[in-house]
Amino acid sequence: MTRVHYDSFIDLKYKPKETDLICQFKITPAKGYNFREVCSITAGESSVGTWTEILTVNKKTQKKITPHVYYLDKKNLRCRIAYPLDLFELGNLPEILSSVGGNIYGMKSVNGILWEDITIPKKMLKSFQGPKFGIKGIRKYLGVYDRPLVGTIVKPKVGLNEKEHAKVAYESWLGGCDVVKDDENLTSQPFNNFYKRFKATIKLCKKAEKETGEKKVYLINCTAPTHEMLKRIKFVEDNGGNYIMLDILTLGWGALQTARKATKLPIHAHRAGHAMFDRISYHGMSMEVIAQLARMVGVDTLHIGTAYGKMTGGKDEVLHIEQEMEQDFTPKTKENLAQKWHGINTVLGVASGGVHPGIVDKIIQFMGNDVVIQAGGGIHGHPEGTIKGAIAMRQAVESTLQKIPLKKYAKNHEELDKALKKWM
Ligand code: RUB
Ligand code: CA
Repeated sequence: MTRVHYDSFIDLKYKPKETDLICQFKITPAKGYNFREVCSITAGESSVGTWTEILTVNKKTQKKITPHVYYLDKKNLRCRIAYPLDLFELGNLPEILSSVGGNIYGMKSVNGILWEDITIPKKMLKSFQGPKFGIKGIRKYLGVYDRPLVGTIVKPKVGLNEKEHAKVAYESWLGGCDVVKDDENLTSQPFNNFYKRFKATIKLCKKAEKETGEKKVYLINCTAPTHEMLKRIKFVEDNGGNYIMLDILTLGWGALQTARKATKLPIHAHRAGHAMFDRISYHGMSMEVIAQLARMVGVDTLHIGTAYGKMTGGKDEVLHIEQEMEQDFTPKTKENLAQKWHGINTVLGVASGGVHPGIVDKIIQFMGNDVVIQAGGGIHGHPEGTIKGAIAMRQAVESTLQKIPLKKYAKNHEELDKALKKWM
């Protein structure tokens, strides 16, 4: 019988092919259903199946694109499904997500589905562009090779006019930030117009570069409906901009693909909204999967969490995501799938959310040198203002790299000292 009806997708003898897309799910059955059954239903509903036998099947094609549930771990409610490549349209991430994650989350037979991990096959990876710059390229772009990058978010998130915004950015660069970015919810509001903000801020970016002798970048938030996003990106490129920022999840994957095709500038990916997908332990889509998709499409810097800041996300999770972003190969473990990246560029992780100089040592110790350490409140909340706040952040980085405890280094670095006194 051709497998269409829900009950027939389990095949524990199946050995996944190199060309299969593999997804790992945590699936909690609803009352009246058993684990094995709902794993099969999930494979069916995310591919060729439906709730009843049907008469309209092309058996030859059907056989080619039918997925296999090849691994079941009932204790941990974990299953792994191998989807044949021909099930998907290459280079079309919205379609891939409508397939794998389309209907399954809403089925009555499950109480929850968490899409934990993914192995993307080479052919699918190569049908997307991947990051244009990657870690090496971003370091070269900024001329910073031997330390983490230091960044800030202009604060308050929203509420400054264009000139005030540009001034806060300028002071951040003067104090030592490499990177200044908009916040996720600033685009083009009545109090702060995108085009005016860009002109005012990029002018002071160039001024700060001259005055400090360091390369500085401005990550302007181009998140908007696709036609307007493209207009804004072009404006940034035509007027001397050096980086764009996108809220990749609220924007949508199709628009992100469009942006990646359209721009020659590095793309900063803010993950605003990710917790709508990844916060609950038994339902949604993990940050790991989001990060892998973002790397495949091609972002250059991505918020991946800090473990120590104001946002949720534990150390193990952040470290594993960082590994997926920075390496060419991630090995298989009990909890995670393997991934070969086949030379696709890396992504630089951004540690952000509640960061201040007092936790910089911990962040570098666990995330290493290849990270953007980004603080909003932790810079603009410095008792003596933004410039001193940025100086304190750079001092915290220096002290960590020199392996001197922050408090000791602060004894003869007054900006750091004042920051530590406020936040420690
Ligand atoms: C940071 C901030 C950013 C967060 C988002 O401000 O608001 O939007 O980094 O979180 P502050 P995440 O430094 O004042 O906390 O990086 O976890 O996506
Ligand atoms: Ca993974």
